[in-house]
Amino acid sequence: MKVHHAEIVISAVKPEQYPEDGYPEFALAGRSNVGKSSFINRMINRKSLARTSSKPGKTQTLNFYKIEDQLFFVDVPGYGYAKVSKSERAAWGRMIEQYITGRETLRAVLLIIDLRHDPTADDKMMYDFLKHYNIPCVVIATKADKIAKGKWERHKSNVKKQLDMVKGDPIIVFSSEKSLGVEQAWQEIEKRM
Ligand SMILES: Nc1nc2c(ncn2[C@@H]2O[C@H](COP(=O)(O)OP(=O)(O)O)[C@@H](O)[C@H]2O)c(=O)[nH]1
Ligand SMILES: [Mg+2]
Repeated sequence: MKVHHAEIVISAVKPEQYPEDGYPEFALAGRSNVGKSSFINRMINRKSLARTSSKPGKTQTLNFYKIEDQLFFVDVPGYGYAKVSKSERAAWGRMIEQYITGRETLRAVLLIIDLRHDPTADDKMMYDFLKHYNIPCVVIATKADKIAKGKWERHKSNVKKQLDMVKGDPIIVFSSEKSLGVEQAWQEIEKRM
């Protein structure tokens, strides 16, 4: 998809604030600082519509980005940020669970993981959670620019194995920095719209 128009519609903290346009939604999940906001910016070819930060744990709202009057990207607060208090973590869990399990317009979760590393325990938990609720999942293995191309396949297989990925769930090698995997990611999204 060639994106000409994208805007943030709302930073929501509760379901009453979610948009009611009814467009298909694609949520970005992943640990904080993995590259969720960068993924959105790259997909829509904008430098900084989605706020990126070198300081992890910033986004505590569900940010809805309306793309071309056709779909929403929903930037979800990242998990696994150590400095978040227990009660904040619990509130985060409730918000995400409620959104993911209850949102009718959610078409798929794009689970962003770091291609360089083993998936974390939280990554595995998120993947299992999505499987449990039958939520379609596309794994985006980002920051591919940080390792040599010759290692991509090996790292990709490792991620698949560690997450114990279901056959048929796609995994896409991606880089926001170098604009890799953008076409493939759009294909997977458009298929599910
Ligand atoms: N080299 C490289 N850096 C990336 C990539 N994606 C994100 N980053 C960097 O990782 C940091 C966190 O990115 P951000 O999108 O804010 O992560 P978020 O917390 O998951 O939304 C920033 O410093 C980004 O510039 C990528 O594909 N390649
Ligand atoms: Mg972010």
